[in-house]
Amino acid sequence: MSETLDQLFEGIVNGEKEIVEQKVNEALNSGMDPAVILNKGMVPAMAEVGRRFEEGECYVPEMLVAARAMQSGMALLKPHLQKEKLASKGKVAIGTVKGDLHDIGKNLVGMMLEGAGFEIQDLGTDVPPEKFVDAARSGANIIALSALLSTTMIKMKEVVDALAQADLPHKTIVIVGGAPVTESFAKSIGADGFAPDASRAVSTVQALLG
Ligand code: B1M
Repeated sequence: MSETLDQLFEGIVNGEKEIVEQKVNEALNSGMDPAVILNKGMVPAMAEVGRRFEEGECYVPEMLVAARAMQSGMALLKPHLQKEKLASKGKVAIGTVKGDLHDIGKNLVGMMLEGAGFEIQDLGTDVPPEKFVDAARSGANIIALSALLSTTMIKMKEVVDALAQADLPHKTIVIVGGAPVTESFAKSIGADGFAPDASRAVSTVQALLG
């Protein structure tokens, strides 16, 4: 890993927003691929924060400042991950399910899908099933559900069931993901697709749309 990426990693882990912004800009100005900055410097830093939390080496406030530093770096990367304006390939309503406040993974998935030409309606976090149904009624043909907690991933089934019962005027695809979610879980709740990360969320949605 380059020195800049090392410092970026440390900046996120320590929740130092200014350092993170400075290092993202430094990496971009040096011509580094934005996907490399994200996947080698930034995403592993959040995994390290998770490891420290699990080991009792840090607590919720530290996770929160690390998340804020990560989000400020992501905001700088966003325009570089979405270069040209493409014709809309479909409308995605994305959200983190009810009871769950984690939004970094969801935001990354939204950014990648937007970069691939999809229209994004971001419903935010802690989203009840009815809101996903409303979004589908208003024209979203792809519903993207994120969950980071083993206690909230079960809420995905409520969304799948609510959509099935809603008698929608068009076909709606449901894709699910997030750290505790697996392919077999996705199948068991009747979701159309699963992706383990943001770039595979794009290829999965594209494959599902044929
Ligand atoms: Co939370 N937290 N957290 N947390 N947090 C985890 C998830 C945890 C694994 C930490 C740990 O113990 N190691 C653990 C969950 C354990 C479990 O249930 N299995 C945990 C816990 C326990 C909690 C609280 C309960 C802590 C407490 O209060 N005692 C609490 C719950 C609050 C709530 O939601 N109701 C809590 C709170 C928080 C903060 C608010 C402080 C903060 C979130 C801030 C925010 O998001 N704005 C936070 C953070 C930062 C984390 C960790 C450290 C990092 C999450 C993250 O952003 N990762 C996390 C540990 C970890 O992940 N290792 C942890 C980076 C991100 C890029 O990855 O979101 O996995 P991820 O997204 C990936 C893939 O999963 C996938 O693509 C992305 C990568 O490309 N993906 C999809 C995600 N969504 C997808 C959707 C798709 C497809 C792919 O299709 C639609």
